[in-house]
Amino acid sequence: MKDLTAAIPATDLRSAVLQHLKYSLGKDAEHATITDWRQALSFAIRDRIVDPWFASTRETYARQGKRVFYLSMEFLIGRLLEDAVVNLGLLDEAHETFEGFGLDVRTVMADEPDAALGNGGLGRLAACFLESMSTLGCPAYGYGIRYEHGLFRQGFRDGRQVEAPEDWLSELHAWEFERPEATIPVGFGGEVRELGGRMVWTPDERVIAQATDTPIIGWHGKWANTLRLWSARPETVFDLDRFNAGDYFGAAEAENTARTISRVLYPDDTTEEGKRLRLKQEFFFTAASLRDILRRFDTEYDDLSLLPSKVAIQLNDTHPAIAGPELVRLLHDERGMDLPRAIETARGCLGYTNHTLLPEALERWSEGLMGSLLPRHLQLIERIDAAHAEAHPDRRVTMLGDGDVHMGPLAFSMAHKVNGVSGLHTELMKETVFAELHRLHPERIVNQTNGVTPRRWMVSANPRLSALITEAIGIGWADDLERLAELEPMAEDAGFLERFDAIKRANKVDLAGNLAGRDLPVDPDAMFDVQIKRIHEYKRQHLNVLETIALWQEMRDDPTGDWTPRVKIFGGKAAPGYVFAKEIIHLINAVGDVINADPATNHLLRVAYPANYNVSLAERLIPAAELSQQISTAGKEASGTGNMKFALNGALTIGTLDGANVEIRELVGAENFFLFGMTASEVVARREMHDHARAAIEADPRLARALDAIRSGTFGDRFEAITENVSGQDYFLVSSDFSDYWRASREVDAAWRDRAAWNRMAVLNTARSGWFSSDRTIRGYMRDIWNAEALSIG
Ligand code: TH1
Repeated sequence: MKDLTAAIPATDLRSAVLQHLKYSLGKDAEHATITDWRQALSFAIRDRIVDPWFASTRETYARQGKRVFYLSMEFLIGRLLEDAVVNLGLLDEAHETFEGFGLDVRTVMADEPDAALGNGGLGRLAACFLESMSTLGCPAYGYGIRYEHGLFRQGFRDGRQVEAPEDWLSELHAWEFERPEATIPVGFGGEVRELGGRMVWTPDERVIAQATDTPIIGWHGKWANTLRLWSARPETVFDLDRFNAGDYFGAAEAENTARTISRVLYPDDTTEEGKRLRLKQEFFFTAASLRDILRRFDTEYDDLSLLPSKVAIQLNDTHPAIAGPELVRLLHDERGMDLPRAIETARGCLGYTNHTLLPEALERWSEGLMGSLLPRHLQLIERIDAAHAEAHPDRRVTMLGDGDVHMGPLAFSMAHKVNGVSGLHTELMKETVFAELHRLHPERIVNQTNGVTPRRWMVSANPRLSALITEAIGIGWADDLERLAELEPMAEDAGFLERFDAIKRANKVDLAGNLAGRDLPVDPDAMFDVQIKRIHEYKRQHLNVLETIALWQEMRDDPTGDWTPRVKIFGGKAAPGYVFAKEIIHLINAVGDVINADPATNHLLRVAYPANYNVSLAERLIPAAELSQQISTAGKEASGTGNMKFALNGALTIGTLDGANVEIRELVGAENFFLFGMTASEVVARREMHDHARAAIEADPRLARALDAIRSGTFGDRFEAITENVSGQDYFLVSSDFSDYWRASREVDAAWRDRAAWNRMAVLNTARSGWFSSDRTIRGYMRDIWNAEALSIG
């Protein structure tokens, strides 16, 4: 049938909102709440996305080009409404429309709860990538899990983290299109038998993967891709016989078991807990996605050898690495391709991104668990391993060892390209975790330094700065971010610097208002010094706290001294089971309580730690930040992406030579970056030194005094776990890096007081950070890994 829907006339935004308010939500304007208005606007905006979305799909089919499938356990999307409004260029119209209703559209958009289907950088990167793929017109699908509960909500009780379940689906989620017709069975367990020369896997547990689609619209509304998230459902809804027999709980058992798979996001960031449910989640969404990919392929082609030229599947870390054996199983067991060809074909489709070198985050599953949950996959992994061993008789690695399946080496051997996420990280990958595989496959590892989408992190989060940039260099920079370089000459223009400064100041005032509402009063005349990221020993929030204590002590020694006033802002969650990280949270809050209450210094130094740091809080904090804390132990942070967002928004970085900091410093210039600390190789050497922490403490009376204050109970609790760690084994070299961190921090103080010089450095940070657009990153993946072409619809 001809597409009758193609000719539906567009309505103006005002009528569309009012119609949805009345006919979709059943509310009249008089009794509508902010949430009703927001839902009505969401529906009206969603309507505007559907046509470009359909057009993108049509174009993708017509061109028969290569498609990208991005498999990720996490998509940390945050709010969608403002992104869509901004990308469709409807912000002004929406603003006027809501003014007409007597409402501020920004308040309405801020009512949207965050979709927090991710932990941190890895999940947020996936969200930036989706937006960039749409902006570039790269035909792509994101595949993941539709967790009923995303990352937990963080609260503080007596300064300690408490967790509450997150509940983003408790209200209607306007962005999704349910696809009840798109259901795929996924099996677990059971047995493998030979039948007529073929291996047949008969699972003894089956669940149904059900799809929900969210369109992701790119800049200027020119292209939209699909994020397809899977929910787990039981095969049979309800056991009526058991119910009728009076067994009410038992009747719902199958349903519960199935739904548990997509119930909740694992709240671990760069730590891995070997849990059976986690492996089930991983296989569940990977298997459903691969079947979906093959189903789509089958509608267009009938020659499986074309697969690698039509399908690029990117594995976001090893979480979907079971895709290797599963794709081999589909090709070999189910479609009869011989095993070597099946392995080769699968490898031609698969790419693997590594995001961390931390040993505790490298996934391993015991062969026992793998064999009981995925018996056929374990056999195939053995075959894949054997084939690799045969091809490389001198190899010293294996994907199977110590009774475990090692997912990193498995992903490596099943991918045609393996990438790291910053220059330093990629080099360290070659030297450490994948040294042996790199020797055998020297062409396979490539680098793709991470990036962030400027539409979310500049245009939408920092409208004031974006307007100034547009005024200075014209439109067109948001999807051609290296054009920010045209700002460089303005760094010498006093008038421009003043306006840049005024914008930062206005953003600080906004943030101060927000923090005041959380009972965290701060003075916008002080330097806003921000460390926001997951709480982790390697990220060293405790180094920042020790410096804060030492600074406070010196201020108390000389309260009338010529100090640079600072607000130390922290944000971040700790994995619920990570005891040490939770101690760090408690320490930050305890130190904050004492310092903030000290009348001798609290006009000079304050600590603010708003609870429940998430994407939308980041969108407020980053535009207001002047100093960006990127102080991880060198060699530990694979990349970092917050560091890029800060630099783009004109904050200066105090940081180590770790992850993408290295590249930020190269681009913005060493003189516009506050460097401190040991390098990755110095870190390795220092750990060999006997009693390095003790030596560092003895050599630095400030550090010794700060630690003594903690130990003596100045902050209530004595935090033995932290003081003993930092003065004992100190694996993350907090003590050894302290003196240099203090030195760099005082250089920051001095630099900040020369407003013109500081603003000049800030402008240069913005002007020289355009390379960190995720558009550049995605172009790199398309060129070096996917061999995919950008399309367009006009
Ligand atoms: C992060 C890395 O720690 C960070 O440096 C990087 O910028 C980011 O990924 C994006 O590349 C990681 N997050 C996770 C989360 C899990 C497991 C491993 C990593 S690495 C669950």
